[in-house]
Amino acid sequence: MFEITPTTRLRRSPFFEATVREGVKGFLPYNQMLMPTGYGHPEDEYWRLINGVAVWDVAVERQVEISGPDAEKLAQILSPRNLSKCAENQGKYIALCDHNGTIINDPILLKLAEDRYWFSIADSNILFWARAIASERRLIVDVSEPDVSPLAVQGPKAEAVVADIFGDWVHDLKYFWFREAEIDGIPMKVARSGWSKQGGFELYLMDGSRGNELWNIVKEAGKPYDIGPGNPNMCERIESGLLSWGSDTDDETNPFEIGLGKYVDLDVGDDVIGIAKLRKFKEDGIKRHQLGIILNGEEPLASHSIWYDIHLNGTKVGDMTNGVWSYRLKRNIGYALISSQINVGQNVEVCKDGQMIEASLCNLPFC
Ligand code: THG
Repeated sequence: MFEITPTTRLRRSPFFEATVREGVKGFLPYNQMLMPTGYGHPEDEYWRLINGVAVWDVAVERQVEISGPDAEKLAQILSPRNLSKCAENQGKYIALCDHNGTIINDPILLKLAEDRYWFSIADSNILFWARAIASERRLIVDVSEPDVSPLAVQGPKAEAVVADIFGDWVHDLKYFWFREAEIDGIPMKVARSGWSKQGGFELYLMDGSRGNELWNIVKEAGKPYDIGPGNPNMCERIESGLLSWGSDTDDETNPFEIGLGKYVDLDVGDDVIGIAKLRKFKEDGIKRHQLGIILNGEEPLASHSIWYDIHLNGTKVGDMTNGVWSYRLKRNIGYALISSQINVGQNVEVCKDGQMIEASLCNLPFC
């Protein structure tokens, strides 16, 4: 068993008790909260996501709410993706950059109203960032954290489970769009989204005192579909080419290097943070790019999120940022953040724990 000192420095999710009941085996710190990392059966948890349905506590994707007369303006200043066509009840994946054009978070933006937005953030403090920018630009907004905790239902059978709970309208929900809903008086927003490519939904619980109840409702509705507990899945997300900010990025990574250039609109206003640098990056071309990397050998290696050097002819040319044993490909795969002079099809070496492992580069996604 584990012991976690009760502290405001490492907040528990409203689903914490439920995950303990389900037999959670470990946690990671993320946004100063505890994120479950597994339930003891990694391969079963993976195949359940690929073939069935799983429920994940992702309350660590904390919300930063921006509201008030200048909310729309601030949201756009923070995001180099053009938001002018974002409708109410629509979400968008965005790359937040600093003044150097470095990516500092990759949230899902939810537009609740013309004057109210949530940034559903990855692991960095955007509350302080948004407040600082709002003050410096003299904007009239309120930046706060609402009582909101996402619970993900992921996998090919997720839609059936969520429709059984909420009704047929769920089938018509478009990707990243959401709708207000209630079940047994528990307030939430239901979005078609989630950090996997297997399809699914996120239930944004809007009353932290009712996490247990919501978990049980999902568990009960999922029984006919053999639902089980899971968590953001390293293997599936690498196979699918999804980014983990802070894990696949460093303090100098820009969106173009990691395949997020499609979410940067260079014609947004000059007041958007980092836009001058982003235009320059586009003009000059990037020095590094992100590719898939496949290690030679058919023995599963431990997954890692620490970086290993990639060599070509004895010289370091990049980093392997994450690696995992792929259950579908039966190979050790991962991401390379590597010199853009080196490309798909080339063979390189990964320096892993003092050992040189031959590897090849490929396009993403893997699956
Ligand atoms: N759920 C919620 N908030 C989050 C995450 C989440 N915030 C942080 C982090 N995860 C955001 N990261 C991603 C990364 C990729 C995707 C979703 C969240 C994603 N990308 C698709 C792709 O890249 O193919 C689709 C992008 C698109 O079509 O615009 O889904 O998990 N609440």
